[in-house]
Amino acid sequence: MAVGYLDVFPHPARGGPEAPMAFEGLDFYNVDSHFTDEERMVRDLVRNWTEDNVIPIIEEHCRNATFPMHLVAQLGDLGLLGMNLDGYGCAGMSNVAYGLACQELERGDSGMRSFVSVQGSLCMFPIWKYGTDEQRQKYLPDMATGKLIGCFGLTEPDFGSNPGGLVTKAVDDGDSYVLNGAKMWITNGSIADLAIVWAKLVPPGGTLADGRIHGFIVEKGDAGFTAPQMHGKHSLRASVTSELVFDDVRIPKNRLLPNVSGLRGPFGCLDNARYGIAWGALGAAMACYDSARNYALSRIQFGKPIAGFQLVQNKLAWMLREITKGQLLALHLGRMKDDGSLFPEQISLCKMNNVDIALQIARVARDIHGANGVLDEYPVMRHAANLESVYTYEGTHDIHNLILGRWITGIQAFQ
Ligand code: TGC
Ligand code: FAD
Repeated sequence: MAVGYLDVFPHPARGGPEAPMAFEGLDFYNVDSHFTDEERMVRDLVRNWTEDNVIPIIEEHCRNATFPMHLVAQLGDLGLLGMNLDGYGCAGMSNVAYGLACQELERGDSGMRSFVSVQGSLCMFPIWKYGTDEQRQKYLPDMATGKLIGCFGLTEPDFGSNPGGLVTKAVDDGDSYVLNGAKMWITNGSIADLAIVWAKLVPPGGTLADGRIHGFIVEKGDAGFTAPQMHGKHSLRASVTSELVFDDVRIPKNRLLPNVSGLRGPFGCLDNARYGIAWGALGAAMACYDSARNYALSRIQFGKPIAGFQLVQNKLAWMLREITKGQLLALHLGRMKDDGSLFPEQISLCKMNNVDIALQIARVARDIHGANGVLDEYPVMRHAANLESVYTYEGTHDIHNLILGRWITGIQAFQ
């Protein structure tokens, strides 16, 4: 038999119908060669852990709308909680390593990456960055192991894209602050031991309009604080989403985050979490690409694998192209974050691009699976549904468009 192109370059990604079906990760441009040994080790560790511990159980959790709580301590043991922070029991890894961990977790499910994003970037980070040393000592070591779970309350029923208008209010009352208001759509809310709550601190005798945004640490068990779980989500079903309700909650003064005020506080946290999402979305996209490729190679129609039809190859080639571009964006973004040269609009571009392409890839992958694509035997519909939330949270796609529009023109078009 003549030696063909596929024999000369026998990379599995170019294999025929007998190609290995196990997940190998997509790396068309050998991005791998730009990672350090430590980053590769983290990536492989989290990839294998996800393969063994998340993928076998996640459809069941999605069906039942439950979060796999038993995995929290393992995330801590793996060093993934607050992993890019230094000290206080945190792993102190590079931002690229953090990104790779997000990628591998989200290949399992966006809910796993969400848990880690919220714990590390949205709850541990503000304590680490804006808190006192006493607060850091009190919370961070136990949060790094998963013994304590955190959440982040910014969004309110009437203030989503426009958090500057938030109406949750803290009033100075001598030795404590009194908190009133409500948050909505809060990941981990009902399972959290503590919440970072962003509220307007009103000066004595002042009104809400005089208030400036501050971060407060609210603990589970604080009188007047409840966190009812939200139900009925078609997306991120294996993740807990909650309201936070504050009814005259007294917060001791040593639970104010003293080192920041104004929107730059929550936005500083969001910079980290949006960065992680930019990588995470690639994991969901890779899972969908992998499933679509395997399915196309094995599904026979009109006497041959559907992978042999030009239209299907066009879809797979487009996925390969977009994932490869997304990987290069994420890697460069991570290196800039590690060397301190990154500015927030650069994160917006990567978050919106990588989530957008991941969502489109999930939809096209569903199409390639035909009717089977709507079954939970395949991961594609779950990823597509999850990515609808990822497209909206941490700044909607269009809010990131407007952030870039402001950077380009100098004119804000939010209002
Ligand atoms: P604006 O006037 O632009 O800024 C107000 C102050 O904030 C500073 N700032 C930033 N600082 C750090 N990083 C950034 N990215 C920052 N962006 C702005 C800015 O310098 C200013 O500081 P100062 O000291 O001069 O006052 O604010 P704006 O009110 O015009 O807002 C603009 C807009 C629309 C971009 C912003 O509101 C926005 O990003 N909206 C989206 C809201 C959002 O992302 N919410 C996320 C909620 S948390 C979540 O979704 C978690 S999901 C978790 C999961 O499950 O994974
Ligand atoms: P809106 O702001 O009402 O936007 C609705 C639509 O209007 C969008 O298409 C938006 O792009 C568009 N729009 C709004 N303003 C403009 C404008 N100026 N110009 C053009 N278009 C505009 N929040 C937290 O604080 N903590 C969490 O842990 C958290 N977890 C979440 C988990 C899930 C599963 C989900 C779905 C959301 C979560 N959120 C969380 C909330 C999330 O951040 C908000 O949903 C998001 O910021 C958008 O706000 P909104 O839903 O109120 O939409």
